[in-house]
Amino acid sequence: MPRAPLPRVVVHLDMDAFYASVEVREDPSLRGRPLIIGHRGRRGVVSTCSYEARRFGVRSAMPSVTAERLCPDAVWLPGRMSLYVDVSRRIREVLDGFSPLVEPLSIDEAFLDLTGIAHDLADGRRIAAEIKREIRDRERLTGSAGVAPNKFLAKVASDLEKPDGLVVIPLEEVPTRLWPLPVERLWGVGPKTAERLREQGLVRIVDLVNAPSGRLARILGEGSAEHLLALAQGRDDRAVQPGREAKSISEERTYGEDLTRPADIDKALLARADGVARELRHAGLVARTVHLKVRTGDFETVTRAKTLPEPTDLAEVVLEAARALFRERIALEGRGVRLLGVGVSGLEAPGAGQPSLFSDERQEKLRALARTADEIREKFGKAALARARLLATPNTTGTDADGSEDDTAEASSLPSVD
Ligand code: TTP
Ligand code: MG
Repeated sequence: MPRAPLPRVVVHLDMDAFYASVEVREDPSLRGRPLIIGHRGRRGVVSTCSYEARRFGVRSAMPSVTAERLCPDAVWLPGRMSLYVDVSRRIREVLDGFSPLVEPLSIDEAFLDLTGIAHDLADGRRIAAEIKREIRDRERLTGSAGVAPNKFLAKVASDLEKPDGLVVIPLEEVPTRLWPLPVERLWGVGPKTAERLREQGLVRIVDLVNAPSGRLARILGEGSAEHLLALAQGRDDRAVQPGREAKSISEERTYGEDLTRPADIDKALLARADGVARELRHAGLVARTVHLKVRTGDFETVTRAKTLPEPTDLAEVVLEAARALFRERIALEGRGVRLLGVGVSGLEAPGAGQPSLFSDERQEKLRALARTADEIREKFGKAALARARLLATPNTTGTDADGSEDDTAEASSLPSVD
């Protein structure tokens, strides 16, 4: 008799207070104290904070001034992206030891498909506990795991008992575990949709489940209604996609004083382009599209994008595109630059696309140079290399390039999926 196929078992893992926990690990005197990662002051935002700081109401993405008011005694650290990226890679290696199907979602979370490896959800729970233990032993960090028959429920589960949580949601427990949660927990319900639903008295997931048929479709349209109702029933058949890495990488920074001098703006473009290109090389990816984000002193935010003739992982190419976007498609009209961001999307493995028409010797040379620079930085720290010399341009002098800027780039300098 053919055996029944093994049930689907998906794990979602999300590290606890990730940047803050890494900093506590590096400096144990911080343990137990409210710790905030971010830049203090009028224009800063909170990247994340320790659970001790969360007790005071501090949260990710909160303006720093609010956080300072809520928790005046907190310790503040600016954050060290390259360290977090390294830790993230090592955690990824642990996950790769448990399943060939690992889908990273951001710097500190990933899905694992354990179908065929775990016999059932209980076995999935055992394996998830082992994963957590191995990360704790190797990295001295905790994460929270969710185990479920699909991605959506696994992700909901991992969040239920943070920090250091481990929650299984079998389909039978959807009514008790999922239905009491607010509608925002459903994928696809952003603040706007949530507001529309709330106006109709639909606040919790259970309200959607109990709504008379047709009512949701009238509010949201038939497609969305169907999609949300499936999730609300705990149904989701999306596959864990191992090939899928971050869809975009970006870095942005808000400046204490608006940038007005062209040389300063160019220096900022250079720093962001370099950071993004470095992260691309770190991830072993090339990008097709370059994005520029500018917020002016009077709070107008514009984003512009440009597709490259061929994908790249070189700072020079990203910088050139960002400069062109800035020059040709941003009208400052006398205003200063308050925030500046450079990003890339259309990420792929090198050589995945069309064979290059443009690959010339210069590109190869630049790439070899960049690789050497990455290695030197990795070995000796970033101070060993003046970035400006690597990226010398008419607008940028070698002497004042600020090699320390990249590690203080802000919250959104994450490999992110959108
Ligand atoms: P999260 O997993 O959202 O947050 P967290 O790991 O700090 O805390 P939790 O225990 O609730 O999971 O994000 C992972 C990291 O990404 C976080 O440590 C810092 C960074 N991040 C930002 O820089 N800005 C943000 O707005 C968010 C949400 C995260
Ligand atoms: Mg996390």
